[in-house]
Amino acid sequence: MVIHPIIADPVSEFAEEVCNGLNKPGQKELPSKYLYDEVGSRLFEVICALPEYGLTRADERLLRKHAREIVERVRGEVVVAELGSGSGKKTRWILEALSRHRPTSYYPIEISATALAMCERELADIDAISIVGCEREYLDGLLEVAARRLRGQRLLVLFLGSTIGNFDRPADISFLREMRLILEPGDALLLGTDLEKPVLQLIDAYDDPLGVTAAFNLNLLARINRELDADFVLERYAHAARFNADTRSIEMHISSACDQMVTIKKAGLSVPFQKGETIWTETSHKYSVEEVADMAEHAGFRCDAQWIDHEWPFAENLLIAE
Ligand code: AVJ
Repeated sequence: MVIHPIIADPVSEFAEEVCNGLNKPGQKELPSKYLYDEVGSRLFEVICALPEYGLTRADERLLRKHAREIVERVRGEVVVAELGSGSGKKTRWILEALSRHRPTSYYPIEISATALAMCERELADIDAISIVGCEREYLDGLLEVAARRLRGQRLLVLFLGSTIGNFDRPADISFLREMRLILEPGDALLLGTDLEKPVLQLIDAYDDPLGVTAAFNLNLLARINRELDADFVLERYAHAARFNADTRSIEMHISSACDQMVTIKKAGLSVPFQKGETIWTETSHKYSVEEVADMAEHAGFRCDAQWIDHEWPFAENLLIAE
C-alpha cells in the first residue's frame, strides 16, 4: 500500500482570514477550521474521550453497528472520499466492510496535516484498501478525487462527526449543493449529524470541567501567536460556550477579560478588545432528523436511510445523489 500525498498551496491565507475576522464590525470572528493545528488536533482527540462529550462515541457506535448495512446500500465498485478524516478510527468500520468484497480506494481529505498523518497510521493495516491522503480544503479535495475516478466507479463521500453543523445555516445546505454538483447521480453521501438534546448537557459537552475544550478554543490564540507573530496574553481571555436558541446551535467564543490591544505582526494588524467582548470561534448546530432529510432534498439528494443512536442522540444519514 503506497501513500501519495497531494499537498495544498502554501497558506498565507491564515493571515488574511484572521485579519478579516478580527476587523469585522460588531461581532469578531475566526474560522473554526483553524482550531486544528497539531496542538488543536490532539486536544480534540482528548475531547472525544471526555465523558461529557458523547458525540464521537455515538458516531462510532452507529458505524460499528451498521457498517455492513450501510455499504450494502451502495452498489458496485466504490471510491471512498472522506471530508475531514480526523483520526480515522470511525472510518475503519466502513472500510473493513467495503474491502471484504471489493478493492477500495480511500481518499482522506484534510486541511490538518497532523490529522491526516494520524489517520494514515491508524488505517495502514487494512490490506485491501489503498490510501491516498489529500491535504486540501474539502471541496477542492473532492473535485480532485472526482476527477480521478474511473468509469463505472461510484463515489461514497463520508462526512462524519457532525462537522456539517459547523457551517452557519443555510451555508450547510449550500455546501451540500456544491458537493452535489461534483457528484454523479447514484453517488452516495454518508452524513453524520448531532441531534438536539437538553441545553445543560450541551453546555457540559462544550465547557467540560477539566478545561480541555477551553484549551482547545484558546489554542487558536496561541496558534496566532506562534504562526503570525502576535502578542495575545492567553491569561486575559476566557473560553465561553453558549446555546443560541434561535439557531439551535452551541457557539464557542473567546471572551476578553479586560480592555486590551493586540498586535499581529504578520497580518499587519492591531486590534482593540473591550472587556467582555468576544471572538466567535465555532458554531455547532444540533439537528432534528426531519431537518436533515429536508436539507438533503433541497440540496439534490434523496435520504435513503437514517440510523439513530439513542444514548447520545445522533444520526447517520445515507443520502443518494439524484
Ligand atoms: C468536530 C465539529 C464535531 O462541533 O462538536 C468539539 C468540534 N468543538 N468541542 C463539534 C468541537 C468543541 C466538534 N466537531
